[in-house]
Amino acid sequence: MYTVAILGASGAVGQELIKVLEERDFPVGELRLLASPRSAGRKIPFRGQEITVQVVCPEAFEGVDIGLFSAGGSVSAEWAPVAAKAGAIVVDNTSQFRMDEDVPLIVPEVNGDVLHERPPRGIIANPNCSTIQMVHALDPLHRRYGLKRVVVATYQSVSGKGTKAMTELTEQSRKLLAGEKDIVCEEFPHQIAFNMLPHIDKFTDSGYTKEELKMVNETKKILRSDSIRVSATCVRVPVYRGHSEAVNAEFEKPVDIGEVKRLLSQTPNVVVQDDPENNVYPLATEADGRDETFVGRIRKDISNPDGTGLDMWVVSDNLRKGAALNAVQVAEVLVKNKVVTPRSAKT
Ligand code: NAP
Ligand code: 3JM
Repeated sequence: MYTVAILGASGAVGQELIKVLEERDFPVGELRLLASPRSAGRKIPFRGQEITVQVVCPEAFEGVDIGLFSAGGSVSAEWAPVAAKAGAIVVDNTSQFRMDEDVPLIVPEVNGDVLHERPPRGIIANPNCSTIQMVHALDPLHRRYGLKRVVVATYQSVSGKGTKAMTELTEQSRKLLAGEKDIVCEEFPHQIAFNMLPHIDKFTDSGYTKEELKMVNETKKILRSDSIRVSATCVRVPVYRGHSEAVNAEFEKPVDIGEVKRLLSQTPNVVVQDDPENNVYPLATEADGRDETFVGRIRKDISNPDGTGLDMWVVSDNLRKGAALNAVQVAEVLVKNKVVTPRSAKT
């Protein structure tokens, strides 16, 4: 059994990590829940017991086999090296290390095969939520047709920005429906209720946001091809859970829609929902709480005369496949491949 530490345990991703570990019966011997002094002392249930949240400190990583981190980039920058030095392997949910050459960036269904030994720095990165679901759907098509270019627009839920952002959507919606005027915007730069914001993470000099550039760079690294060109527009929408994406992809070879649907249906944890006549297509409301990546509205791009273009709609639960589930799947690969072995005899 493994000693597991969750850093950011009181957050939206942390809470989901606890749920996923329990649901998947991950071989946890001891679970340590870590956060800041703000939530230290809080008790969180795990497998019928209450675990008290502790303030992160160096001693908290003693004897830890696996660290699951989701407390923001600067917190990971400070504590991932500490945990790794103490002997743990860290699966980090932040963007802090993703593009570092000596840090594997993993979606298990796509490139989990590279995890056969302890990575040099003891750190593995979980990709951005929007990247994970997009590459999950694109990978089987890339393998068959050779991906050249992707243009994507995302419709990202507020839970991607944490628990406070979810409360902000509720509060704004409640006030607006009650005709109250004093709308408070703290988590987002503008009102998010009944609105859409083409702004996620910070703007860069290129005109793209950092969130958009994550999709550009992470896609190339995970699909192991620097020549794939990606352009993204990331939009925050007033949805609690589940990111949706309009993906336009261009390949080396012409695509066959029947074959595309077959390839996607055969991909582990991808579900094709594509029956427009019966109004069947992926929906964030239906993806909520589910593990799979849902793909629909699959069609040839009519603007592409040589038949090498494809459009599709990709939806997944950003807190599950987009974060906690993917991290636990990575941990499962580490266990299966004996990259991590329990240091404590505790069962
Ligand atoms: P959240 O709901 O705001 O939770 C933040 C968590 O981090 C809380 O547990 C908080 O503890 C903890 N924390 C904050 N500052 C800390 C510090 N200085 N020391 C120790 N713990 C600290 O945010 P979230 O949505 O769970 O996201 C957390 C992070 O995960 C994000 O910042 C992002 O980097 C990453 N993330 C990744 C993905 C992905 O796609 N891979 C998706 C979403 C988020 P307190 O309760 O004590 O404040
Ligand atoms: C998703 O460091 C921070 O403030 C966290 C910002 C953040 C990130 C990130 O860049 O790690 C919020 C939500 C992500 C992410 O997954 O990239």
